[in-house]
Order: sequence, then structure tokens, then C-alpha cells
Amino acid sequence: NLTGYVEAENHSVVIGGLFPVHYRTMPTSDSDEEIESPMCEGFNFRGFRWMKTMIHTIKEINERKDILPNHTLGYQIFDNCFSITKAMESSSVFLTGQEEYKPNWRNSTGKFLVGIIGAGGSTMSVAVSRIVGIHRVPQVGYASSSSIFSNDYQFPYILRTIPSDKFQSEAIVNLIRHFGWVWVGAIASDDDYGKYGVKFFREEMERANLCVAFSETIPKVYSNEKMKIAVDAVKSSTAKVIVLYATDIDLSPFVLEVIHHNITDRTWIATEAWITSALIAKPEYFPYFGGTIGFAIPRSVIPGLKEFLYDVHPSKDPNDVLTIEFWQTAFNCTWPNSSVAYNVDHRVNMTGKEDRLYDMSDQLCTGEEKLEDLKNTYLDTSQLRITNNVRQAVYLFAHAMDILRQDDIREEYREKSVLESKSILDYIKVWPYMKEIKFVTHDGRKIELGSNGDVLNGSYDIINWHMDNTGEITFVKVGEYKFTRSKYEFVLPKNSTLFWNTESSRLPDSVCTKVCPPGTRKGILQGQPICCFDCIPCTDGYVSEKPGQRLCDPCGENDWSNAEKNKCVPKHVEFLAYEEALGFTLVIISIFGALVVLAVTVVYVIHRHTPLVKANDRELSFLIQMSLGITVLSSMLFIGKPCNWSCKTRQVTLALGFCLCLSSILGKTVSLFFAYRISISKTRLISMHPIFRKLIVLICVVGEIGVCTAYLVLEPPSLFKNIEPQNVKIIFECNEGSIEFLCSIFGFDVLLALLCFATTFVARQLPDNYYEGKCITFGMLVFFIVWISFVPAYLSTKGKFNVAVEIFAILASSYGLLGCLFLPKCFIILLRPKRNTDETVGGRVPTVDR
Ligand code: TCR
Repeated sequence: NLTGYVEAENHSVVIGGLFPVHYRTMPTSDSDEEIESPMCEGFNFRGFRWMKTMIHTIKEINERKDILPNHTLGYQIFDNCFSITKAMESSSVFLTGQEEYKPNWRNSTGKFLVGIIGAGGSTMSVAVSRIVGIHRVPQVGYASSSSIFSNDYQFPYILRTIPSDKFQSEAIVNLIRHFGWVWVGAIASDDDYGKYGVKFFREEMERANLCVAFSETIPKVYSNEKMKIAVDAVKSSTAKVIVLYATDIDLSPFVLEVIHHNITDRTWIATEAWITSALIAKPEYFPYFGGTIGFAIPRSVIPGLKEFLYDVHPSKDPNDVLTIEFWQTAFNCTWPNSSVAYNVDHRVNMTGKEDRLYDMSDQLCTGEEKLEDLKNTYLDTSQLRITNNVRQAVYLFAHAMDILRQDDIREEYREKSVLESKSILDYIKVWPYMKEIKFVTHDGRKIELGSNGDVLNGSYDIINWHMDNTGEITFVKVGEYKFTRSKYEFVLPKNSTLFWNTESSRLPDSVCTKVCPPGTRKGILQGQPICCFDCIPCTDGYVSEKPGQRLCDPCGENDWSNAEKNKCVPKHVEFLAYEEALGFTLVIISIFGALVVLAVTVVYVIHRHTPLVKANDRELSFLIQMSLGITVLSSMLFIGKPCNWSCKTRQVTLALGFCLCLSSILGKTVSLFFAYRISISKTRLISMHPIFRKLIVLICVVGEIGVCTAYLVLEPPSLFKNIEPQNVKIIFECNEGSIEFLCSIFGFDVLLALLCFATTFVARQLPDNYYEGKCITFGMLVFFIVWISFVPAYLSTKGKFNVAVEIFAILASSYGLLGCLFLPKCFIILLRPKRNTDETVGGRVPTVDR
């Protein structure tokens, strides 16, 4: 089934060629009795062109006289169908000359091979499986944990008794999360174990929203620069927790490097491949590697193994070179008359730092050396972990063949049982029984393999390195991690004591940036991993109460952030309070005003029979005093926390007060106006009857009351809490209800004021003993000035000042009127009583009707 071209005869040499002339191989099924090379499909024109070009070039060279004149080249070219299997198959054809699917291979034992256990590390297992896999030889890995073997397409004939590293990478991330680390470095060995392990680890970290600070590899062949890169990464990073994904053998040069650079204060997370390794767990490394935490295959006790291991002695078999070497190395002596050289570990020397000196020992071994005195990993049966995997790998074959045997017996028609046949095809028979096998181990553990040859469930021990009293490193089991394909269970009892190799032995923290304190939020740093961030204080009105918040939360409508931005506090309520200086002053002024009004009234009452008081309508004067009292006191309604009733009454009271005041003044000015007209026309017009003046007042006030009532009934003002979210304060103010009504009630007042002014302005020249006209004119001017300047001041202030401006205007205008209208008169009444006599009054001026 191998396709290609050969042209070899008559040539001195041939060049082999492999080209992808097809895109893929067609799937084969397990049940095929006859093993055949897979068929190819999908013709690849490009590959075909490459292949043709090789032939063309060889022909060209053969025709040329100037190059290789006495030789001609032949070729043997195969289509590899872009597949590893085909490529391996054809490459062995190059070497053996056999069509590989009918190979003439035989096991050197002369017996039939059921499968292979091994080959230890993942990278080696990959290589082995490439070759034995094309013949569908089952392979059981006991330490090949890389997740690539889960890929059934690439490695269909590999089974394992060690869990896939996918589980371990997940477990490591769960451990990291458990301890609250977020910023973790990773160092991998430069092989399928480290690289795929770290790849999975990174993916899991990302999924858990944690960050990998750096990820470097330890070179397989010692290289100063490459090692420096890894060590520098560890040294310069702020990550204090580092995952080491490597086997102990690959790791040891790195360990020496760490010690050489005196890198302490790091916490190492170990993978199962070095957590219990005697190569790393040396007491002298403890200052650097103490507190290491990681996962291990659960320990097992294998009955009888210890005795078997002790039953080793070089004298038993002079050809057992491994035992001799074991003995020589263990006891540091040379076995007499043996050809086995004393072995030196070159790899250790390669790092440039001698780990331990291996000298050729002059001492001869006596054979009396006691294994019991030896403290050696070989004899240490306290940590049987991978060892147990080896055992289970053997059992896996045995169980599979046992089931096959039972099936065999049942199929009685079969002449010869498969196990006895010498047919090369027979391991193909065993294979289906190995797949998806289930069995129970000697210590009661269930082993179950999935369809891709991975163990489906299992557990890891969580191991922490402590130092015991004797100065030895002990592997303390602090927890357990159980997993199935979809679930995991992380058991780390609270009371288990953990040793951390940090100052003060506290749990190390490995973060890029410390958690943002309350009051701040995480700010993304451009181009940096999510674990590195800025802490940005919350803006006003926003808070973060817990540490490490991504966003600040807005405070509710009634709340505002405090200065530290870690709490929402009720907003400050603003209104013009009695207690505060401004409010208090205004109250004083208004009460004082009311007292002044009262005083004036008292003076007027006492002197009610004097001409001055009687002149120009006494009653109206009293009304004016009363109304001024009302307006001055109404300003108090504006002070204090507004409530519904004060909002309703304040504007109306004010408007009515002014209305009463102004209409009374109007009553006076109208009569002055008439008096003036009479005086200039010199004709005796009927002067105004006093009742008309009262009538004016009455009509005005009743009209105003009507409008005010409508205002209060239809669209009354009400309390309004001004809660703007972006505002630091809640402003208590009055919503004035209908602006139209408000304008009309005050508009009416303004109209009255204008009328007053107009009439009195015309009549100001009236010779009047008490300057009534001039006083009113002046008072009205003050009134206008105050209220005109009030408008811009009112519009440009906010909150309580707004109210204060209004009160100020009320008081100022009231005081103005009070001062202009009554002060000069009181002056006359009290201090110039002479001027307040009938003669003066009667003699000089035409008296306006009493
Ligand atoms: N898988 C590693 C090799 C390995 C190993 C070990 C070597 C594992 N555990 C213990 C020595 C001791 C796990 C690999 O390459 O797949």
C-alpha cells in the first residue's frame, strides 16, 4: 500500500524521498483482522509537483558531466500522505526493505509481545509510540502524563495508569485560587511534559481570571543563556509563587542555579514529577525550596516489594551489570574484578557547579556492605507513587489477557486459543480488551480507563515540604484533590499545618498590584495583564465599599459619598435655618421691623387727635402700618425648613400684605391727586369722599384675595426637595406651583405701586405741611429700586441664598416704606409738636378732607 517511485537499478546510490502527495489517510478500524497500511485520500497536486521535481533534478544531475561524473543517483520515494504513521512506515521501509505491514519483525525473546510498558517521560513515549504505534502495539504509560496522549488520533494505542496533566494543571490553578494568589510565574522543562503542562496551566489560569506573570523553559541541554533567561525571569518578577513543571532530572540544573543566585523568599508549586524527589528534596536546599507545595500521585503500599528490593547482591550474577553498578554507586566502592566502570554524573558537572563529587573510588567492595545501613531512594518504600503506576500497568495487561482468555474458552469452536498462537497478529486481539478496561487494585482503588486511554478518575495528595527535627525534609500530606472527568473536590483541612518559606512564615502573597482599598476602583493599565492595575479614587457621588472593586457604585438619590469615598452618607439638607447666622439676623431684623411698626402705631394712637395724624386719613395710615407689620413678619415664613403650609402661605401673605399696603397708599395718593387738581384749577370741584378711599382699598384687597384663593386652590405651591443626583446637597425649597398665578398676584402689587407712584409724582408739588406727597414719592422710589435690583440677584442665586435675597428685598422695601412714610411724621409728632397744631395745618394748606 505504500505508493511512490523507485529507480535504483544501475545506480550506485539512492536518495530517499518522502512527500505528501495525499492530504490524509483514511481511518482504519480496530476490528480489522488483517493489518494493512491505511489508504490515502485527497490528491495533493503541490506535493506531487515536489515529488516530480526531485525525480527531475536527479535525472538532470545524472545527465550532467561536471558533477558526479562516475556515479549516477537513484531514488526511492514514498507518499507519506501527510501522516505520521505513513511517514514512519515508509522510513522503516528505507531501512529494512520490508513492506512494514507485513513485517518480519520478531521479538528477540522469540516470544510474542503483547505490548510495551513505558517509556517513562512523555517525550520518550511519543517517540516510541510513533514506531510501535504503526503496528498497533499497545503501550501503557506509567509516567507519561502529558495531555497530548489524550489525543486519540495521534496516539490511538497508548493507555496510561497516570492521570493526564490536564487534571494536574487544573488542580494547580485551584490551589492557586485557594490561597488567593493571582500573579504566578511558570517554568517548564523543554519537553512535551513541561510545555503541554504549562500550556494547559495557562489556559486554566486565564479561565479563572488569574495571571501568569512569566513562563520560561529550562533547557534540556545546559545552556548558560537559556538558563539565565529563566533565572532572570524569576529574579525580576514580582510573582512570589512559581509553578515548576518539570521532572526532577530536568529540574536539578535549575535548582542549582536558584541556589547559586541565592533566590529565596519564593514559594514553589511542584508537579507530581518532583514533589517527592530525593534529587531536589535535599536538606541543604531547604532554605530555598522549603515550603514547596504541590501534588503527588497517592502513596501506595505494595506488599512484598520491600523484601524483593532488598534481595539484591552483585555476587548473585556476575553478568548483572546494573546490580554491580548499583552496588558500586551506593557504597562508593569498586566491585572486584568487574568491568563495570565507576560512573560519573556528567550532567551535574555541566551546570558548571559541582553538586556532588563522584570520584573513582580506590576502595574495593567487600560484598559485606549492609543494605540496611543505606539511606537510599531505591530502598525507600515509603513513597511508592509512580512505582505503583508501574505495577498497575502490568496488571492492566494481565487483566486484559485474562478476560481474553475467558472469552477464548467460551468460544469453543476456536481451535487454538489466541494466547498460545504464535501469530504476529495476536496483540491485536488483546487490544480491544485493554481499551476501556476497569479493574480494582490490590489496595482497593478502582482503575477505569476512558476511550482515549486516560484514567477517568483519581486523586492527588497535596504535599507540603516541612523539615523535621532530624533535619530531613518530610513530605507532609496536607490535603487531597479528587477528580473525575467533570468534577473535582479540593480538600485542604483548616487544621492542617502548612509551612511557608517566607519571612514570618506567613502565607505568601503573590500579586502584581495590591488589592485596591475601599474608596478606589481598579483602573486598567494599557497593555498590562488584568492582574496589574491602578487604583483610581471614585468620583464624587460614587463609592466602593469593598476592597478590590472594579467599579464604584453610585450613591442613592438621598445619599452622597463621604470624603474617603468608601461609604454613602445622607446628603446635607440645605435650607435657610433659624439657627444659622444669616437666618438669625434676618429674623432679628424682621422682628425689629415689627417693633418699629408697633412703636409708630403707638405714637399714632396716642396722638390720634393731633392734626398731623388726622390729616390725610388716619385709618389708612393705620392700615398701612398694619400691612407693613404683616410684610415684615411674613419674611419669617421664608426662614426655617420649608414645609407644605409655609410654602402655601409665604407668597400669598406677602402679596396680600403689599396689596393692603399699596392700596392704602393709593387711597392716600388718589386723594392727594384730587386735592392737587383742585388747587391748580382753582375751581371748587367736589372733593373725594373719604369712603371712596376705603372703597379703593377694599376693592383691591378683595380682588387680590380672590386671585390668591384661586392660586391656592388651583395650583398651590408645595414643598419640593431638589435632589439632583450630581448635587452634594438636597435643597429644600418651595415649588411655586403656577408661575402665571404668582406673576399675577405680584403683578397686581406692581400695578398698584405704579399707580401710587404716578399719582403721587404728579401731586408731589402740593404744598403740604407734612410733605406727604414727597414722602410717598420717595418711598415708592425706594420700593422700586429694591424690587428692580431684586430680580437679577434672585435669578443668580441658588438654594438658601435665593430665599435670603427675597427676604432681604421684603425687609428692605418694608423698611423703606416705613422710613419714608412714617419716620418724618413721628419726628414732627414727637420732637416738633409745635408744627402739629391746628393753625399750622389749617392756615397754610388746603386740608384734604379729614
Ligand atoms: N510525567 C512526566 C515524567 C514523570 C516523572 C515522574 C519522572 C512524571 N512523574 C516522576 C520521574 C519521576 C510525570 C512526563 O514526562 O510525562
